[in-house]
Amino acid sequence: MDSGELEGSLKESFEVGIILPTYCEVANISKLIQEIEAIEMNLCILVIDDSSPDGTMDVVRSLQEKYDNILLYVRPAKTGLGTAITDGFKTFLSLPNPPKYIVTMDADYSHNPKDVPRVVAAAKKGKGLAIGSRYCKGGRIENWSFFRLLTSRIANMIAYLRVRAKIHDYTSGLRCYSTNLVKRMVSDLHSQTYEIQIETIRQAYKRQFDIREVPMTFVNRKKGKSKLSANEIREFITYILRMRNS
Ligand SMILES: Nc1nc2c(ncn2[C@@H]2O[C@H](COP(=O)(O)OP(=O)(O)O)[C@@H](O)[C@H]2O)c(=O)[nH]1
Ligand SMILES: [Mg+2]
Repeated sequence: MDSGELEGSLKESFEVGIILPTYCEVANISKLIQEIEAIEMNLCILVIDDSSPDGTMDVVRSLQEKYDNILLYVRPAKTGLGTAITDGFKTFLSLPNPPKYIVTMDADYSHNPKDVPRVVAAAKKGKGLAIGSRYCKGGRIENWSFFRLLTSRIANMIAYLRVRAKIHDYTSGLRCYSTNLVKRMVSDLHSQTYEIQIETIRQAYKRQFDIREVPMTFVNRKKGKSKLSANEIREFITYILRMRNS
């Protein structure tokens, strides 16, 4: 949060703030933001970009000229999905009027913007955390390799054994958090990379916030490359193995 720079400002307050973490998403970001803008909801967008060398930032800057509800937080180097989401939370909390609900979603089109209203509605009902779920009844995954599916299933199994919240999908990136929950847990978030998804569920569960799932279809990205590297898988495994049961 110290080393990034916020570009743009909001002239009004919004009910929902959407965090889009991006690293080299130039092929996806424009269409995605335009589809989010078409959702009928009082929302703003915060892109957290790690100085992507492919020009993702420039696309966002040009969209800022068209829409007045987009913020861009630029970090000097690729520093991981976990810190990107945490910086997104901190940025929203630092606004004079933070949104009441904060959504996170991947910027590679794996999450359909049309699913956002259902996830937000569920979070509003429970006042805690709602997760777009691939593994609850009605949830689906399209076009993942057998290896990717297997690693995701194993990660989810271990996460459940450690955290014990009755959740089917601990690693989904499409979520809606009540800002109250984010405020309560943000200082306890220390994840560098993808383990942020488990850490946030663990923090919400520990604090007895409502956690619910909404079925969704996850579609493997069609453009750009996955950033899940061997190093990130290692950090993820280290986190779930070291996690205490409490
Ligand atoms: N800012 C930022 N975004 C990241 C980083 N790593 C991944 N992302 C973004 O997080 C989202 C999920 O990453 P992705 O590569 O699609 O992972 P996968 O779907 O698990 O293969 C995408 O929008 C990425 O651009 C990072 O280090 N920094
Ligand atoms: Mg992806």
